Amino acid sequence: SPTFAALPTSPATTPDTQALQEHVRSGLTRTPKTLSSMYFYDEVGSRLFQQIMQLPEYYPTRTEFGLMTEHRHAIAAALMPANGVPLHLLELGAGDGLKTKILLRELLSQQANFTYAPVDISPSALDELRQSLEQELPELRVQPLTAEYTAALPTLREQPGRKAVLFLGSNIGNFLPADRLQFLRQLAQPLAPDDRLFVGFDLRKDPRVIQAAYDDAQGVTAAFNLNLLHRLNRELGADFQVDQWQHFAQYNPLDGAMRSFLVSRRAQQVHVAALGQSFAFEAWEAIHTENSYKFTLPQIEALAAEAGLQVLEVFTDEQAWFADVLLAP
Ligand code: AVI
Repeated sequence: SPTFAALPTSPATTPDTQALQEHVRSGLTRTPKTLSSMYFYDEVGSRLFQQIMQLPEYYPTRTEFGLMTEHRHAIAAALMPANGVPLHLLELGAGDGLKTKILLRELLSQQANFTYAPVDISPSALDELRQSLEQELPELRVQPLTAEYTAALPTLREQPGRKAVLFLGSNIGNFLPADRLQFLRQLAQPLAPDDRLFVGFDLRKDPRVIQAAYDDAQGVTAAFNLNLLHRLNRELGADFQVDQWQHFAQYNPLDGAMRSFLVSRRAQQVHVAALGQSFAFEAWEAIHTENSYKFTLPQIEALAAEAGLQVLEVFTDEQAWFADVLLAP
């Protein structure tokens, strides 16, 4: 599941809708106009993201799955504490848990004494995960938690033994650089010296490969980005004419930022009923909707150091397209 896991759709007066309203008001009045990819993941958006992960062009999921399969013994060994000390495995944005199950199976086969605590903001995603784990790995101890991931971090302090936090899928790439550092620091804060962090980073590679992953031939990523406008129409009574907008994605090899935009194909006004406000767009004006940063290994080392973390091990695939990095305080 993405960093910004599915927010449940909700009636017009809930705090969720208020947060969305506030976000849209401020995002569409600033220059350049911006909306956060956090809001991609309503029910339709979450389904589209599942489809993206299956696309031939979208390499990150498949690559991370492959490297976790290949290195599962070493990863499990690195996460397992010494001498039967219990392990509390917290996963932020667990989603369908497809990649994590590789690790869970491995830990079970090594008779590890551990609990798996998947955290997701979407109760339905979490419930599906819990059910699938009950069926596939009935001996597993599971403590699911419906929460925003920052809200889940204080629960770590109560756990005996070693804590390990999983943050897979290059969700970390969706943060802006300053937020990324702040988030890593927040993750590191409740950890003791014997605890671990395991974080997925999408690595820099042929810009054409990256570009294609965010602008696929079937147009699923375009639909995923444009769904944000449908969502604002549905939930805030906006009147975006979605066919007057286009998805545009561009990778910048200088800073490793894959940026996605929604571009207005003509000059137009959009009214948002819930805000009682209209917004003007010039022809070809863009709303910046997503950042998916790509990293180099030295950059990951530097980021870890800045967050007060140590890189213990780097697991990567044959092509060095993706890295799962084991960190310690
Ligand atoms: C969830 N996140 C890591 C995905 C990414 O690659 O940044 C979201 C995504 N956006 C477009 N395609 C996939």
